Amino acid sequence: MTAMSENKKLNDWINEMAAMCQPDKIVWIDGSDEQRNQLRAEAVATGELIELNQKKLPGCYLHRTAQNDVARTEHLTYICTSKKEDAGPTNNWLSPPDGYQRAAEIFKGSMKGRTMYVIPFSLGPVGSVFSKIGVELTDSIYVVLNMLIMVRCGKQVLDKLGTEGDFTKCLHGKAERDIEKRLILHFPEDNTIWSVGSGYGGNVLLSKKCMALRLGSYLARQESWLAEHMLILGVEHPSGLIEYLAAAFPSACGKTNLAMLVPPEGLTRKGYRIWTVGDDIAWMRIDTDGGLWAVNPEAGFFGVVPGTNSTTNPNAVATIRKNTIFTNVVLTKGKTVWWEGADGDPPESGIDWRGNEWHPAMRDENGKPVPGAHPNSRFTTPISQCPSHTFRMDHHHGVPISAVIFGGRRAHLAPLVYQSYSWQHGVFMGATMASERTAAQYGKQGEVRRDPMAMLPFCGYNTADYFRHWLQMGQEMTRPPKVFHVNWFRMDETGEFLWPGFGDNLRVLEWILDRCRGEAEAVASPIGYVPTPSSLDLTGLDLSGAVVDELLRVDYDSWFQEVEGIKEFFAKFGDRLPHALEDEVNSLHRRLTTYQSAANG
Ligand code: GTP
Ligand code: SPV
Ligand code: MN
Repeated sequence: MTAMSENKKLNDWINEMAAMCQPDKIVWIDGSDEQRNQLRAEAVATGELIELNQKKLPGCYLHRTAQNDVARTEHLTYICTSKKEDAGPTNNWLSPPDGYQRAAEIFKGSMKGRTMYVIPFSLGPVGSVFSKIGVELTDSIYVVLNMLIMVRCGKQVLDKLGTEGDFTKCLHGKAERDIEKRLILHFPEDNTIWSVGSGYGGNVLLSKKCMALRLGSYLARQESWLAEHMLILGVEHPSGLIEYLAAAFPSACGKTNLAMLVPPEGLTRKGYRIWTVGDDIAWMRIDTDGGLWAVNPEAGFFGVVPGTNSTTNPNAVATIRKNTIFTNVVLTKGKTVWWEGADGDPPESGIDWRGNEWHPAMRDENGKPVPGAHPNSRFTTPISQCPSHTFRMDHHHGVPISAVIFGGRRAHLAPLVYQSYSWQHGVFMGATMASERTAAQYGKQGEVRRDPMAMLPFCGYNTADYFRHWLQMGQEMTRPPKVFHVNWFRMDETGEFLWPGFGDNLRVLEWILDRCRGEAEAVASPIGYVPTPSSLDLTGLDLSGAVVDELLRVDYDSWFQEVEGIKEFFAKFGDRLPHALEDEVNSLHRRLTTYQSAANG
């Protein structure tokens, strides 16, 4: 190979990894269109990608993963720190020597007959104070083509790295893609990630969950900033004022959809315009104004496909018409793609995500429809193609955040929206978030699990220390964002969602921003400020008063139970849990008792 960089540390590391993996050749990714086209052609020739109808879907391709490789595998994901306590009770842990040794056994010789690609990338605008450089080595063209969409890649990054610059070392190998020989390892003390044995999204696009969140959160604590699993969006008022929100929802709980929201008809008279800054990850720093400013470190969306249509997410539909890689969806006869919840009727037949003949009337042994697309099928597409994308994405100083929002899927407990009493109470709200498990990860679907700040699978260090860091950040800000909790997923007794969701979520964002300016009404409740029914603009919505009351209801008995669940969760962290959070759970309990006895007269 001819090295594209004169950075000795980089070249030495590449040589060392190549000696272990033994690729036939090494190819540097320069970010050029020519190279991208060449790689696409090669991937089509080997069958790794299927070229879609280029008239209807220019620049679009389909990829199918192995059937046992369709979501992040959290049980094979480890934080490797010298001390086990530093990984904490919510992470899997291996010692660094043990981690390296186990993975090396799988990596050894695994790239024989293959090419190792070198992908230099920047998380954040190249050269911004927010930004970090990483280099991913991989033997997968699919990974390269995805990375070219997901992050800023290529020569400009190497120029910035220079001869002395430091970078995160990311090594990925497909190996045999055997789930028994799969490991996703993070070595925060060495600024290193090793992932082997998978070909799926979050396991292999190492810039994303591995670097931007797991190593990112570790660095963020050391350097006094925040790396979060959050979307970022701007709401522009007709006056030109733009206010930004950052929201943390667990995987497959609505970040991408909210980030690209289109105002509902009932609110169009108000002339809002929505700007998408990011759909999955926010890196946030305190600026000289004492407020919190955010950048999206990524440049693409890796979004959930099923359910995406012109009603739920018209901006996504417009975004994925070109230059998009689809993973694990249905291939139609006309070489287009289809998925459950797509626009229009299903095709008469097609090839499903497994590569088998499929038609919509197919039923499994229990008589249930056989889905053609995997529930966690994804699109990879450039943010710049999104009709609501903003040029402010590239601003080196980021955008100012007025409100931080936490949320999850809670069929019963959490009201539509409520506001914390303080930053500390807001940290408590985030720390005690819970959600029903979705198809984005292996495990029992629908089970409620605690997912603090939507970071349970992504916090690169002890989560108790992470809570402490959040509390500390509050101390350092003179103008902290206000903190809210939302739940779009409350259900009635028949299992129907009570809230229409999607575009109508703007009604809730409007209330949140009005609250930030001290302009909307609310009532105090044991869990925080809840909207008065009339403080939400529900123009054009056909919701009965009873449904609105139910959406906003705080059920004391259920919350008493929740307090017990929270205490159990907090007990995991032992002495390491910040006292402030213990104080908060006790305060919640006290408020519940007070309000309940007042209600009982
Ligand atoms: P990750 O990419 O895994 O981090 O997911 P995400 O948080 O970006 O979730 P996404 O926006 O892709 O939504 C996941 C699923 O939730 C999709 O099936 C959506 O159709 C559905 N969804 C999103 N927003 C809403 C909503 O407001 N109401 C309801 N009922 N469903 C929603
Ligand atoms: C998530 O699961 O939160 C995702 C998809 O955004 S993945 O990149 O696989 O993590
Ligand atoms: Mn995500």
